[in-house]
Amino acid sequence: KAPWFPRQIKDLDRCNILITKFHPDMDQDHPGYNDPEYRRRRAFISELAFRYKQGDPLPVVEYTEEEVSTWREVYQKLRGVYPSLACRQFLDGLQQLEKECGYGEERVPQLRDVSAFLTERTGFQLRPVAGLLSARDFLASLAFRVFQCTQYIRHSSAPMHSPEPDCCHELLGHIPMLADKEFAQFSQEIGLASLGASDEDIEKLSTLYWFTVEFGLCKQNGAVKAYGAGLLSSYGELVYALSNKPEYKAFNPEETAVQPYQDQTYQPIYFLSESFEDAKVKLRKYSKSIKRPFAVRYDPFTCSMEVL
Ligand code: H2B
Ligand code: FE
Repeated sequence: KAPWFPRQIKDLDRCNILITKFHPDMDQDHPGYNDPEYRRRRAFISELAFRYKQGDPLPVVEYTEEEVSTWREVYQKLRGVYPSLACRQFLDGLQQLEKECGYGEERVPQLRDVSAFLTERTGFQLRPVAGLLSARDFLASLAFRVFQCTQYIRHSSAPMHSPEPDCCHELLGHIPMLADKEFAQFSQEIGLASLGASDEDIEKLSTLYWFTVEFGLCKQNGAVKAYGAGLLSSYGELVYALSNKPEYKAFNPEETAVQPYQDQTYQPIYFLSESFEDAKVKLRKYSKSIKRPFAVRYDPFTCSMEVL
């Protein structure tokens, strides 16, 4: 029997299994572990996500001066290297966000504004989440063109890298790519392929997601560029990934899906595709090859899944 999966967008309220590794309350190595004020703040912002129900207006967070200054540091540092290290699709998206959605170093963009912007571009909407979500729940929401977004910010002592997602990761790493129509389409396809899939297939899809959407590299005009959100939101890892230190392997879904990875620190291996389009085509083909005893189709009028 296939595992339970959401049939209606409302069912995403039940897709809320959090993974507690890297959490400041649990992980002694977290830079916020010994900072009670940071942990209280995290608890407050988590609470907004726990209370959220599909269809509610997205919570607005008034960021403190310290938080804004962390954002500013991250933004300035990354913005300076994007033109030479980020792929074209990312740069296009970011430019639109800067022009039309208030992106800049002065303030942390609000999920509410960003969600409205994305919905207009690609039909994606945001939903607040309290932390790292299980792969199954995270992927399931993509099937509905819903992107689960953390709203807290990384600790001020470590602005250049965070092993857990934070608003810098979502807003800078993921959102510019989700403003691209083609990227939005294939993100949804990965999500659709995950619905009711076996644990084994979820593991493979999530590994593929890791090496592409999170840490993918592609060639553009003869140069290697980053399109993965984990890279584009971490100055430290972005510069490292595009140096001559790590190993590159050619992207090929069958092989990539079973490559072990670690999430504590920088990746020792990255997958490089011949072009952004090449990665997209191969990922789509792979997602469609996952076997299930039924098929699903998303009905955008009712925001529900048809199971065939
Ligand atoms: N949860 C959150 N909050 N953000 C992510 O980017 C994320 C996640 N990515 N859970 C998922 C897991 C990804 O690494 C894959 C699907 O496992
Ligand atoms: Fe991510």
